[in-house]
Amino acid sequence: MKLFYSPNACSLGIHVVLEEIGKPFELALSSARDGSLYKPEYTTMNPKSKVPTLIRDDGSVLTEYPAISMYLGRINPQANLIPADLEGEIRMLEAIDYITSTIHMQGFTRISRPERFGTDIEAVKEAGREVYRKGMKVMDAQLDGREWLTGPYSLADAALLYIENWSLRDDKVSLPANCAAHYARMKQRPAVQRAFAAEGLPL
Ligand SMILES: N[C@@H](CCC(=O)N[C@@H](CS)C(=O)NCC(=O)O)C(=O)O
Repeated sequence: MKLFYSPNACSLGIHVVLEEIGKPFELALSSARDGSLYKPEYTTMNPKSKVPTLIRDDGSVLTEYPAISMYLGRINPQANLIPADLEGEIRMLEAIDYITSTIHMQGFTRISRPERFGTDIEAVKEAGREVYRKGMKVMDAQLDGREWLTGPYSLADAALLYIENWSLRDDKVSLPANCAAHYARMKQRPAVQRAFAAEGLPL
């Protein structure tokens, strides 16, 4: 198994999932910053030019946080990263979809790559911040009185972690209280500490 990642990107969530599972895996750095995501060596493998990309043991390529994390969780039931009951599983999927498709793609991408959404860069960024703030408010309400996002610790918590970590990248967004507590709790997990250390991120 090989994970193509970029430090502090959404691939951090998959990196944490792999660390939670605890089986050996390889890491391959491929970042947007140095342009390697757009070079043929990468695009022949993943034409989306995105991380995360997972190369499975049979050599096949898997992309997208929801698909990669479900695959890893399903083939490693001993890691208990997917709730066993239907209600638990669909609540987890509901949270992952909101984090990856709304908070990340519609929100934070506007902050990190405003030029892709329009020419008024500040207006685009502010629109992204509104989505991010609203999204984190929804996550905060869901965390109220709970340790983990949808009940037991799951793939959804690793997704929430990467989006929480991004609050440090823009000084005009911050984490509401329950998200801040969840973020602190995540950083106490040995798997998260190992992933942060490997990516060179401050804890
Ligand atoms: N929907 C994808 C999003 C992947 C994504 O947007 N990754 C970003 C890093 S966080 C990326 O590779 N961006 C490079 C680019 O868009 O050029 C997922 O959930 O895995």
